[in-house]
Amino acid sequence: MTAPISTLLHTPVRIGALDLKNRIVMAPLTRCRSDEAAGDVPGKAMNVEYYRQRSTAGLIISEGTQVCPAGKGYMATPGIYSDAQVEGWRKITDAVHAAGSKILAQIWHVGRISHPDINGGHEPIAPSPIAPGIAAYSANGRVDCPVPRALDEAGIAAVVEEFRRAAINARAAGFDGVEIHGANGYLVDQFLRDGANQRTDRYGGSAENRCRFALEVVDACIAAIGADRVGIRLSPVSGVNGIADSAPQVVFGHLVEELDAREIAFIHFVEGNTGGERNLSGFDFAAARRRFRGAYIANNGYTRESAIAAIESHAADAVAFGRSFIANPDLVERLRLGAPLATPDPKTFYAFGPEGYTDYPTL
Ligand code: 8OZ
Repeated sequence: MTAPISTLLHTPVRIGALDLKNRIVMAPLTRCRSDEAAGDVPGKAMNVEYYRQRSTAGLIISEGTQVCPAGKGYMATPGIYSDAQVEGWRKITDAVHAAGSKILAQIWHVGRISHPDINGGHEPIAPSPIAPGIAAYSANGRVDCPVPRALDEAGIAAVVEEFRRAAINARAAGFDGVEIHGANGYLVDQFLRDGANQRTDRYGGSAENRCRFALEVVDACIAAIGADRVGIRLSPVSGVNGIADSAPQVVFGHLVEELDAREIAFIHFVEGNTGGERNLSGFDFAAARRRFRGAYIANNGYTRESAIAAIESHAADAVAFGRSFIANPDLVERLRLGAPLATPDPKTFYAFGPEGYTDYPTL
């Protein structure tokens, strides 16, 4: 253990409308522990306890939260479209606020990364009828994600409206704002990247056209709750969930300029392959940092040392930690002390019960 030193990681920062007590962000983490039988409702006692335990973070970003039933791709993930879900989330946001932290809802539509056996019988939707070539996990085991139905313009408008409702519901549930899930091969990312979007209308082709859906979602959220409470997560070079693009710099470079013009609160960048190696080639993250006037939240494989370096060099305003927060509810204190970090057990990442969820000890 190194001696505790005060670093910029533990200093306050303002991101949009939010005053954060430190620059340590809990990344969105799918944990599959909502009440599925009740209608994908969060707010069980263990859900409240899980988030409360981690409220020393300056900012918590919730697990991916579907904006509608068809937007669900994994078992027991929560939604934010029903009254019961809003009430459930309220228990969690109250606990987090009582502990002095802030919390955003990560609002999510999985698009083609789903199956009717998981999402209540809906045909998965996407920009183009291209299967992702991956399996989803249903109650009956692995199922291949089918060829999705391509959205028509009315269908696109309906999904944008679902995101708008989700942002309104997020505020009603006590969230401080939203993070639009634009990363990791889900619906927004499917529109952005040409491996999944081969449309010939105004939502496909040029970078401008492929950014249109993402920006319509952003604009709908801004109209609903204000730009200073809206952020987006992007993973320009990640290949998870069967996603790919022939020229990420072109499409994501354009998107960053458009997001800057809208003055949203932050962009949360997954640097490299999500949950994997930090190979940044294909997109100039430092240039995006310079081009975007809102906050830059950095993510993917950060250690105490690299996080401190990112803040001190102004490469980022805050750093999001995912897996480390699973096994270290007191991650903020451990990072302050330079204490060793516990290792999370992947077997309980999506295991439905309290084991591997609320039972990781503090120092
Ligand atoms: C891991 C397992 C299930 C979902 C993502 C929402 O990749 C996820 C996710 C990650 O963004």
